[in-house]
Amino acid sequence: MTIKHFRMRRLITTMAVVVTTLAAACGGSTPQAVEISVNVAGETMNPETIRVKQGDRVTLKIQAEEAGEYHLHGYDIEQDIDEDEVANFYFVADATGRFRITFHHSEENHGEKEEKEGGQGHDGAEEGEEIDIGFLEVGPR
Ligand SMILES: [Cu+2]
Repeated sequence: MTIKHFRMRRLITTMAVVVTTLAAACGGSTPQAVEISVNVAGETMNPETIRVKQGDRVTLKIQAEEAGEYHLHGYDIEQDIDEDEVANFYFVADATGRFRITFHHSEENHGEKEEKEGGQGHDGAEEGEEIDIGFLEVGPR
């Protein structure tokens, strides 16, 4: 390799670094892989609101104190999580908006629930009560 070639190469490398740095500084419009740890204590998530950007490939690593079914509305991901287990909720955040994350008591409790007066609206009324524990917010990119 000649000196000239070497210089040219170094220049190209430098330019590539500058371009990459600029792209990162400009508020990155490239979708990212995001991993977020979520703790559920009692009836509240920590963090209570998860914020991501449209297009992100999101993995929520959910750890729960209480066993039961956890449900991300909108993206409709539902999973039984055992006590102190970490469950992965993976999705591509293609829809923007604010989505509820809820907790449903586990199967065993379903027989005990009382019949409530004329449950208007909610389709899943027979499936027992649903408790809001937090939200997912997907912002536009
Ligand atoms: Cu639900």
